[in-house]
Amino acid sequence: MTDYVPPKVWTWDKQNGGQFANINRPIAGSTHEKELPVGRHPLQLYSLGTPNGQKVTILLEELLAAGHEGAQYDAWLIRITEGQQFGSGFVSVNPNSKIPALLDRSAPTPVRVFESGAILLYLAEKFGAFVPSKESPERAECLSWLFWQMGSAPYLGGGFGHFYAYAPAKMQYPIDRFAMEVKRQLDVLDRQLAGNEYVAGSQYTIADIAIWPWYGGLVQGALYGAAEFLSVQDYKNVQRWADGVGARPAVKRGRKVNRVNGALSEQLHERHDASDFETRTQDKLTPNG
Ligand SMILES: N[C@@H](CCC(=O)N[C@@H](CS)C(=O)NCC(=O)O)C(=O)O
Repeated sequence: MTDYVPPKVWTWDKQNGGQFANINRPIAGSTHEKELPVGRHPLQLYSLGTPNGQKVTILLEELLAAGHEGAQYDAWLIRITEGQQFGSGFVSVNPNSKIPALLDRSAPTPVRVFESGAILLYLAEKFGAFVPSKESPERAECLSWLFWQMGSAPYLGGGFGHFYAYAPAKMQYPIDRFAMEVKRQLDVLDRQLAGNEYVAGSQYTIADIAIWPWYGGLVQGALYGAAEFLSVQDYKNVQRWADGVGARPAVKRGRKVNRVNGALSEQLHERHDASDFETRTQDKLTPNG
C-alpha cells in the first residue's frame, strides 16, 4: 500500500516515470504545425500497428480480398512515441489525437472518421460487408460485441497492460483489480464462443475484427508477456477462435501494416500498394535483414 495523499488540486507532474510520460499531457489540441501526407487511393489511413490500428488494416485487407476495390488505401505511419498524433494535420482528422484516423476522399468533400469502432462500422456499411444486414438478427449481436470491445479493451490495455507492463513500479492493488477484470472478460468471450463459431454467431464480422487484435493477441501470448500470468490456456474456445481468425490471409497481412515492432518480416511501415507486402516489409528494406 502507498502513503500517497492526493493534494487538494491535482497538478501535472511531467516526469512521472511511466513509459509514456513524455507524450501524455492533460490538454488537447496540436503541439506543432504538420500537414498530413496524401496518397493516390480513396482512403487515407493515419495509424500505427497497435491492436487498435490493426483492426482497421485487417478490415481493409478483408474488404480488398472480398473484391471491394474501392477499399484501396494508403496507410501512413504515425509514431505516437514521437508525438506525431499532436501534429495539426492529424488533430484535424482526429481531435482526440489517437490512432487510428481515417480520411475518406472518395466523395467531393472528404469525410474524417476517428475511433476504431466507428471506422470499422463506417467501412463495413460503406461496402455492405462484414456487418450483418439490417434485416438480420445477427446485426444487433454484431454491434453489441463491437461496442463491448470498445468498452472493455481500455481495462485490458489502459488498466491491466499499463500496470502490469508499463508503470514505473509493480503495484499489487491495480494489477489484482485489472487482472480480475480481464479474466472475467476472457470468460465472457469464452462462453459466447462455446456455442458460436464467431463472436456474433455464424458470420465473421467486424466484431471478430475488433476483438481479435486485443483478446486474440492476449491468448496467443502477443500482449504484455502476460499469457502465463493470466492462464490464457484455460480459455479453450477463445483459443480455437483466435487461431482460426489469425490464420486468415487478410488478417496476416493487416496485422503487418504500420507495425514497428516484432520480426522485420512482420513490419510493413507504410502500405501504398498490394505489392508492398511482397517487396517493402522491413526485412526486404534493411540491408542484411
Ligand atoms: N478508443 C480509441 C483508442 C485509440 C488509442 O488509444 N490509440 C493509442 C494507440 S493504441 C494512441 O494513439 N495513443 C497515443 C496517445 O495516447 O497519445 C480507438 O479505439 O480508436
